[in-house]
Amino acid sequence: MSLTQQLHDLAHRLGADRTGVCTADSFDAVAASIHDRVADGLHAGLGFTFKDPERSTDVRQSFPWAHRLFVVGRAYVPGAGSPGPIRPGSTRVARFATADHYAPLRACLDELAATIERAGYRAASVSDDDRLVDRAAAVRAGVGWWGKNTMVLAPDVGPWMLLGSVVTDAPLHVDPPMARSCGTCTACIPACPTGALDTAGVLDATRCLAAILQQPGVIPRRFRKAIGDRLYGCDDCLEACPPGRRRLESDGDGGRHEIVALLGMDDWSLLRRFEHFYVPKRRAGILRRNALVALGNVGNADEVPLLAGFLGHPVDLLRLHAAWAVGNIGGELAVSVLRAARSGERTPDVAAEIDLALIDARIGA
Ligand code: B12
Ligand code: SF4
Ligand code: SF4
Repeated sequence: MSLTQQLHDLAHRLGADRTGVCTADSFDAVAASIHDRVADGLHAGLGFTFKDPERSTDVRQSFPWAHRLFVVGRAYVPGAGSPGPIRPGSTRVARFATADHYAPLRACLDELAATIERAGYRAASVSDDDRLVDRAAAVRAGVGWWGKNTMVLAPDVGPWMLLGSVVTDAPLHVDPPMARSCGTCTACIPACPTGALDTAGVLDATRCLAAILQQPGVIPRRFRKAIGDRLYGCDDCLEACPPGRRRLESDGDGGRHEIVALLGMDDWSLLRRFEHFYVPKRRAGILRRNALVALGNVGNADEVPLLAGFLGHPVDLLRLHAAWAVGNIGGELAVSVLRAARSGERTPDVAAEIDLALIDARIGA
């Protein structure tokens, strides 16, 4: 059996749902798209592949001997757990992050790389890092097609797969791209709660909740209600996608956490609970900020005393989002705790947020 066939078989035995091989030539059209996104500000200041597009779209800059990419798509649904409808006081994590679903994919890639090395060639695993545009490799290798929500989709799995590649100098047999497309479907575009997919196939990361929940700093007011009960990630444009719907039907419960419990955790415990999340500089405050916004959306008057505690927190970012959360819950108690906080607030941005929250709270009262 050829080395190529051995790798396909091994990958499937190790849990891969889709595999394919392509050349390691540069992805010049993708480099141009990334430059366009950055020029238009649609990357929202994100790093990753936006930081050095030439490097990310030419794997030979990192591995000069690269000749082929063996690309793997591994489904994480069913198995990830579906958070189900909003439950008061609880927050949800997008399915790709309910556990470290990259771990089994990386283990599979490492095993494939070891097999290639045993056959006398060079090999290295790459997944979700800055050295390769994973989706472009998957499309070229026939693992799936590019959807209008920018995800790579495949029959049966839909968008519910994570991607990774083994870079190698082995002369593997190349696969053709998949002859499929979204056709006339446009379901993901109106499904996005913030209009981040207004142009099919172009994601405006400044409006994408998955990006907003990852980034540090103040969450713009206009996105806070749209965040709903989310803590991390967003699945709306994936849930809407017909090719992946059947997978969701057989998924169990998962991805839900009680917000009050999370807000009671110290930094170490919170970061430990979610150690597989991408959290810039491992700042627990980013997760707490998200939890406060979620509580403002799905909490009630019973949670106002807890939020009042955060109005006295030493970190401006948390006081500011707590003020919004209290205002969004509204009611008499909300008005009185916001008034008390306003009288002692010395930071102008937070004071301004409390003023706005008082207006919201009175409307809600
Ligand atoms: C930066 C990043 C993000 C950013 C920006 C995403 C984006 N769309 O650009 C943010 C934080 C928003 C994000 C969110 C998510 N991400 Co992300 N992310 C990445 C990362 C690190 C780089 C992506 C990138 O290079 N974007 C640059 C732009 C230019 O590329 P693009 O959007 O794919 O655009 C191309 C298409 O539009 C395309 N195109 C070309 N031909 C055609 C033809 C047609 C018909 C169409 C429609 C389009 C099209 O043109 C562009 C390139 O030329 C990759 C890992 C990696 N190293 O590749 C993971 C990755 C893309 N993310 C992944 C996942 C799982 C997610 C989330 C689902 C997580 C979640 N549930 O919250 C969401 C999905 C949001 C979405 N709809 O994309 C997976 C996607 C797997 C898959 N099956 O596609 C990846 C590949 C990680 C991995 N290794 O598995 N992510
Ligand atoms: S992940 Fe959510 S916010 Fe981002 S494009 Fe998809 S539906 Fe919109
Ligand atoms: S919802 Fe429809 S248009 Fe959007 S990615 Fe899925 S198949 Fe394509």
